[in-house]
Amino acid sequence: MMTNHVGCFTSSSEAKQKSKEIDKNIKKESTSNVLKLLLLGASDSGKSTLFKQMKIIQEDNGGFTKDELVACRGFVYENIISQMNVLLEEMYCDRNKLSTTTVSVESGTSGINNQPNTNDNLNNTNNFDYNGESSSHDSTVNMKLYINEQPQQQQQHQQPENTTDKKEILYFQDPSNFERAARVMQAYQLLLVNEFTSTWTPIIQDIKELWKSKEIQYQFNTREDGTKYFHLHDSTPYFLNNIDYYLNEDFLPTEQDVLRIRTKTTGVTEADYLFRGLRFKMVDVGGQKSYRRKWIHCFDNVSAVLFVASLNSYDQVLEEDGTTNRLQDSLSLFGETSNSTWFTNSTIVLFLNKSDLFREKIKRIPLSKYFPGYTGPNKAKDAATYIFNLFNSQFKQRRQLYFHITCAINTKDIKFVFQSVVDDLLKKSLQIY
Ligand SMILES: Nc1nc2c(ncn2[C@@H]2O[C@H](COP(=O)(O)OP(=O)(O)OP(=O)(O)O)[C@@H](O)[C@H]2O)c(=O)[nH]1
Ligand SMILES: [Mg+2]
Repeated sequence: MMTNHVGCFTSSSEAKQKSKEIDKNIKKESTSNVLKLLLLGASDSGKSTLFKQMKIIQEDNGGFTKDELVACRGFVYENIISQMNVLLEEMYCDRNKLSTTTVSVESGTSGINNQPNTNDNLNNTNNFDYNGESSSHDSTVNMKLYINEQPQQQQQHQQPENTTDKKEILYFQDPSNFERAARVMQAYQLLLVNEFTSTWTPIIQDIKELWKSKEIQYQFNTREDGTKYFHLHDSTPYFLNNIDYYLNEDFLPTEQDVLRIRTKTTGVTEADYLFRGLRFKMVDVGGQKSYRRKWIHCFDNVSAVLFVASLNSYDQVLEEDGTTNRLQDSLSLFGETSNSTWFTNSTIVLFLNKSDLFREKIKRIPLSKYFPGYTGPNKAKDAATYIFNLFNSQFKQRRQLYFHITCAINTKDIKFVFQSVVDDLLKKSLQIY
């Protein structure tokens, strides 16, 4: 069975022995210098999560202060609301596909004007104090009306015969859920424009009820069935399954909450850490295509490139273009960066991340479906080895490629992995001395 940190292919025991004595000298040298670790990799691969882990495991006041934790509350709420919104939108998309006469969420008007009880529906959904702003967001209003469309009204449209069962699951059986859905979608629209000023508890209560519904569970469980593409944050089930904890808006986010939050990095973030008696500067960058242009500004004096790739992404496409396979993109990105002359003297460490999700996914979705070259069993260890070999074949340098299989949300494992990375850096210094 695959562990969370399989470690390097290279044997380390020999170098470990001879390094002990000389380590002291190196440490003396190194404490005067700062070792720069640069996190690179595609978006959503886990770079910022590793960056946060370094903050937790560092030896200089490691962890988050209470103020820092409290500051994360809003992100937790934003994640929960935005992800329920994704599930709801997908539900309406599915409905559109079923209906030969579709009602567009964007244009909305033709369907909306046909609704006999439009104003009632609107009023029903306005239990919240939205500072009277809701009417200024047309798309929100349209969505609300669309949500309140009842199955009976849809039956006027011509339906494909074999879709009855599916249609059932695309409309909430509990009528209160239509209203909850409308409130969630409106809250999301307000969050987008920084105008959500209500208290969090009622909307989180709505989401709690929606998450329990079989209609939303259906959307969640069919998200990877190959007939549609929509990307939910990997932490969505974590937050939604623990939703009771967030009902009280004075809740204190845990370290695990902080690690699970998803926010896209858009700039360059740096922090200095003390770890194993050595000073490190860790640099985190945004992995989306449009942010990769900024990377070159961080390429100077890099001791180690920590290239992060998500094992779990083999069946996913880039958010940026909706078509490129994420793992394929990660492989070419690794080829471009790891062979760059900027890093001739840097150690290259590959983190094959999200091993926890990969281990589960590989049982359900064969790697061969997306990478036909793979003919092995649907087992995590074999499939991960194949993926490692794909990365290794991109690496054209005549030196060692270090790699670790990681689960970035697991602090204990990441501490172990970082210790091993530092060992490798020290060993490399030994060879230079
Ligand atoms: N289950 C699980 N979730 C992970 C793992 N690593 C990261 N995540 C989650 O995946 C999401 C994306 O991680 P980030 O660290 O934000 O990704 P990133 O590479 O910094 O993405 P960009 O900033 O867009 O470049 C977060 O919600 C993390 O909590 C992992 O190993 N397992
Ligand atoms: Mg990031």
